Amino acid sequence: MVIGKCRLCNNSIKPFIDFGKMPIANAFYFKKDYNKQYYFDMKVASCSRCYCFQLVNIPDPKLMFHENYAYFASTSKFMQIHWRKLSDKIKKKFKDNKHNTIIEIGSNDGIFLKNFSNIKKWTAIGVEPSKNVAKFSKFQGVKNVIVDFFNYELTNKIISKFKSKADVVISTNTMHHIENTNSVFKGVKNILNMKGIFITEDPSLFEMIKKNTYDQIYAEHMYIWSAISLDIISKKHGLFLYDLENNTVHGGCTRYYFCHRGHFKRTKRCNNFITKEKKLGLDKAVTYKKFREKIINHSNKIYKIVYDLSNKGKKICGYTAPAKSTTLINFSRLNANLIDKVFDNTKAKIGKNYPGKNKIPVKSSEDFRKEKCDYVILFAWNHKKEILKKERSFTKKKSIKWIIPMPKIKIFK
Ligand code: DWN
Ligand code: SAH
Repeated sequence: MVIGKCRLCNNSIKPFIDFGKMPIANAFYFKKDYNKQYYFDMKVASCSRCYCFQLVNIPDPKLMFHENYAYFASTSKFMQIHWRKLSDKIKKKFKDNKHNTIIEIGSNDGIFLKNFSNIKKWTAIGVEPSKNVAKFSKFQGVKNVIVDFFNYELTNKIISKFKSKADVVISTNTMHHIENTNSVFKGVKNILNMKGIFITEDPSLFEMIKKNTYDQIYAEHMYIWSAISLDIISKKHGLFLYDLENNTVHGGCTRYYFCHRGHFKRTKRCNNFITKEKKLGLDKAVTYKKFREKIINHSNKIYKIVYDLSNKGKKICGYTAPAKSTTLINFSRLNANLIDKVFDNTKAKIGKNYPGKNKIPVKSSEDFRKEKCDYVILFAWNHKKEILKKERSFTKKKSIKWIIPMPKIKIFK
């Protein structure tokens, strides 16, 4: 049964899993707006021709990226260090040029571009449609922020306004948020200087399939990229994937490097990783059939653990309310009867409820130590190191146990 068309190559696709009706992952809401929530059928498919892993239906981007966007990247000190290190690497690579222009697609609150502000030889331009986070980046010294959705048409406006093309285009954790990937690559081809490089960094499909970290699948993440799928789409637009490197942020990301076709030769490690992706079967339907079973098993397991603890009268809370946990909570049928509340440090989430029918309230992390819970689920498990460094001495003293839900469910003091 064919259900849709691949957004990148128009091939017929059919979903390998249906998560059912899901809300927008970052659409935390005030109690009075419970019945106004938006739901969509979250079905996932992998295209048999261009290997693009994608949501079959997606909400209108204007419903997801707007003046109340709930994700401020700068909430994580570790991520600030991560992006500063990348900016140092880029500055070093282009240090001999008299002047450079860098454009960031999805500049959010300026966490990355702030490393280029007040440096004469760098012109930094952010493209960010979510107005509230875009405004915040001005406080971080990022002067040029275009509050808009990046696409091919916008690149011509940027070229005429700034009278220059880009030496670097960068997009971190954003390429999977943009439906029209063809327009992004066409735009980068148009705006990138001949010796320029396009860097993207996104959750890695390889890691997600290997570790079963399906919580990365949610409305904003309309794709989960692989080197094999990005190789195909970049080539269609005269760009070339010449290098990549893997890291552990956000549960496992890949940083991809593109240039104009013919400018660089492909590195060995890039070829090796593409071979590894094929060996894992990212280009085979059977891989996603097995992935579906692993997702269902995991979500039943986490439900049973939480249900049994709650049934024994244990008080369970959550720590961090990341977008990714919206899928985990709603698909695993976790709700306010099982999880008393979740603590988070993002003002845009505090005092609201989790998206969906679970009715779990979000409170300020500052109240975490006043609360006496028996177990605490770390939903932003990708920040485990940073968060345990902050909270573990307290939880040990109070015999509060941590539940780490992903990749493998772990419970410890
Ligand atoms: O792709 C995306 C990634 C880059 O960021 C976006 N679609 C949205 C967002 O996803 P996420 O919400 O899953 O991101 P994180 O970084 O895994 O989680 C951030 C959440 O954790 C925020 O709500 C803040 C919270 N947090 C906290 O309360 N205390 C985070 C840290 C580090 C803390 O100490
Ligand atoms: N780059 C940051 C933020 C990633 S969150 C980081 O790595 O943490 C994804 C960001 O992409 C959000 O700020 C969202 O508003 C932005 N975004 C969504 N669609 C976009 C588009 N078409 N063009 C540019 N940015 C977009």
